[in-house]
Amino acid sequence: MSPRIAIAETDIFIVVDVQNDFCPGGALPVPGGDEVAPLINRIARAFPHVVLTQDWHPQAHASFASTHPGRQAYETIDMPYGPQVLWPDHCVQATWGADFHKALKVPHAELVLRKGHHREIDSYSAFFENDRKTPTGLAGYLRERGFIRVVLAGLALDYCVRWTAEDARRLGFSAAVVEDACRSLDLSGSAAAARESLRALGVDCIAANDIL
Ligand code: VGL
Ligand code: ZN
Repeated sequence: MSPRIAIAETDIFIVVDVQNDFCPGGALPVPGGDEVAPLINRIARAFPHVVLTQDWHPQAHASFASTHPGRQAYETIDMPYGPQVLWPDHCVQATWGADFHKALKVPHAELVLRKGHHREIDSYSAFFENDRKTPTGLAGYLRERGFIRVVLAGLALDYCVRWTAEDARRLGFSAAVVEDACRSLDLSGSAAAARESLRALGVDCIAANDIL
């Protein structure tokens, strides 16, 4: 059977945060996170253009529970920009945890977009930080290069993949998430909430088979 969705020159594949700390053995493991790499490698080979995103925090980042005395990981606190889940220390710049998982092999990726490098603001989305105002520059990059549709996969579906896909739609791109090439953290129903919200914003949820 031929694929349901044809890939065009104006499509770009965005691989979200396939890093050691989001895989089993890492500091903020997404269940099954390491399983997505082989499928992502295959999907990436079908795309002429690929971007990798990399969560890239300084030490004592505001999203780390350890930065807030008396707070525990996975609690939510109020930050000046709104509610923020506190995470275990993860993806600290230039550490093993921040490296891409060794099974991820996308040599033709054209851009590595690092996010979360401002100490005071987290950044789930690859387009805007969690204040929803500070741009990363990715929208300008994609527009200047003439991309129309973004296809996303990676970790975690219910955080960084979701927020990136939703911002892509708000910015006027078409967006699709390859669900079987993602895994979720699923904290208190966040996976179901993500699916609902993605649909409401017009993000297509597809399977790798639709492309390959
Ligand atoms: C992520 C929590 C904290 C993600 C990043 O990549 O989904 N989640 N930082
Ligand atoms: Zn992070």
